[in-house]
Amino acid sequence: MNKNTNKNLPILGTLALAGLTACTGGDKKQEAAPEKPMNILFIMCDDHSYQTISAYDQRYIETPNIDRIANEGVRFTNSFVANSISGPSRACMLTGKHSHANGFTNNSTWFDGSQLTFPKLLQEVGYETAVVGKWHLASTPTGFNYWDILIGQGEYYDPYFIRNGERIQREGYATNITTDVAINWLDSLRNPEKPFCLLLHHKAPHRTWMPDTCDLELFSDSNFPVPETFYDNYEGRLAAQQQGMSIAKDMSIVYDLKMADRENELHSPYEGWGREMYRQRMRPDVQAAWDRHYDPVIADFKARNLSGNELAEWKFQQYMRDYLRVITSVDRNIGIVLDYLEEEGLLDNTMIVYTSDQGFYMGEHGWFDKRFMYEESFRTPLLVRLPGGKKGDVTQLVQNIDYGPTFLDLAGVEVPEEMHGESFLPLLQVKKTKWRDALYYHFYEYPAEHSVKRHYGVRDDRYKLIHFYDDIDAWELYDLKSDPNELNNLYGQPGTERITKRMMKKLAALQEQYDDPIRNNE
Ligand code: SGN
Ligand code: CA
Repeated sequence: MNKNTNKNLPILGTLALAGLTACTGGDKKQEAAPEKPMNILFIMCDDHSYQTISAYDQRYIETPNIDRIANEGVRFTNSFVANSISGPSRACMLTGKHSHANGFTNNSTWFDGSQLTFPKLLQEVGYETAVVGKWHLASTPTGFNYWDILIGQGEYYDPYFIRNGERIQREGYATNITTDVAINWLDSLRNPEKPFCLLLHHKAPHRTWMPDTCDLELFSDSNFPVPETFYDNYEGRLAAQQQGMSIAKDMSIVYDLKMADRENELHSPYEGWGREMYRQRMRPDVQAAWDRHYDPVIADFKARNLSGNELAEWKFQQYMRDYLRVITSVDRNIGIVLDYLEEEGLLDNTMIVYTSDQGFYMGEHGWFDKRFMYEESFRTPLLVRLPGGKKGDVTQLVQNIDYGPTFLDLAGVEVPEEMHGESFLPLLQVKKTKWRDALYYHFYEYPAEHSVKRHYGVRDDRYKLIHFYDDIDAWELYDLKSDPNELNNLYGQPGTERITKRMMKKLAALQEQYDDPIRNNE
């Protein structure tokens, strides 16, 4: 590693941020030399639930390295996405716009890379930009000096990357490799004279939650608390009754939980390629480690011969174990990146963001996956370490369309009028600012895997109104204060007329403001 790469970079004082420095006026000769803008490290994991980050929730796992970002910065307690699915979420982040305006409404779309994105605007003011890891936008990245991306969802073992147009395979585990590629770019490929913006986007912990071999034995003896809504019957919620993301019904024993036995006796409705799926891409040493771990688990599972709720809870436990093993590797790798920044003296002039492309169900409502505007998937973790910025919690309603505007604001670039998002930089400083009181959401991917109906909705700090449409016409209203688990749909119930009217008005106002062509015309 070239330890000298960044040694000549000026280390900024705590408040010496471009766009933040106060105008002091006075004699020009006495003004300080122009400061170098703050670097940006934008870390995002795929499908990382806030429930499995100990800065948010201590029930399941310790994530000391991810928590460090929160401890040395801020934890957003009301952070949400605009469309809870990978490609669309990424498009919202890059453009600062809701899906209908950036054109990438569902995962089978193609991102129009000719449109305005925040990396392009950062390049214009002298930033060197890079994206490493999951991209998932189908088209070739634009606005990046360096791109080294996984193909589609990417593979956990020996993944293929496309590096600036060249397809290459790298040996090893995706999370470790993605970290190495990112550090290599920081260390020896970028221009150290320029500020950088690096998008470090891990594929982990996306389905099918395949752990690194060194983490396979973790959590084997753990039993996790089953969420209180695990046995939800979806009463009063039509779209929830029709989804296909239930752990009991839709999670595959063979494909998701890796219970493909040598004897080929275990089967489940969706098997992928069964046992071969895991083996065909694994090197012999990895295959052997997997067999050492999973063979006894498979034997034990067969011997138990479970059914009904016992089977559902066994699946939940097994899902949690693999998912948390994958998170252990993510957290370890975040630690490696933070250590690197510290060793290189970059911690004091780099804004570090940790987030996910959406939330994820860890058994709540009996589910895995995401998509719904219900809290577990609408919310997403957001931790930000800004040198000189405030510490503690930020409670305002922020959304992933705000990231681009925030980075631009940090770099001293005026946020284009056409972006829907707003810079939350003032919320990271001890500054008073006017802030929005409600968020807009729109999910389009139906018909599709997991069968979540199309819907849009509005959420303020207490209420949520959702309209499921297309081949269904169902409204839902929740009081998140009295019903945080969203079990009691209040829509149409006597006594809720006033609040329904108020939320309808907010919904209409946001659909008007963002100019969504699909809207409620009631
Ligand atoms: C894949 C998964 C789905 C998941 C989507 C979207 N199936 O299709 O379970 O909902 O990705 O995820 S899999 O069998 O291929 O794993 S997203 O985060 O990329 O949007
Ligand atoms: Ca995702």
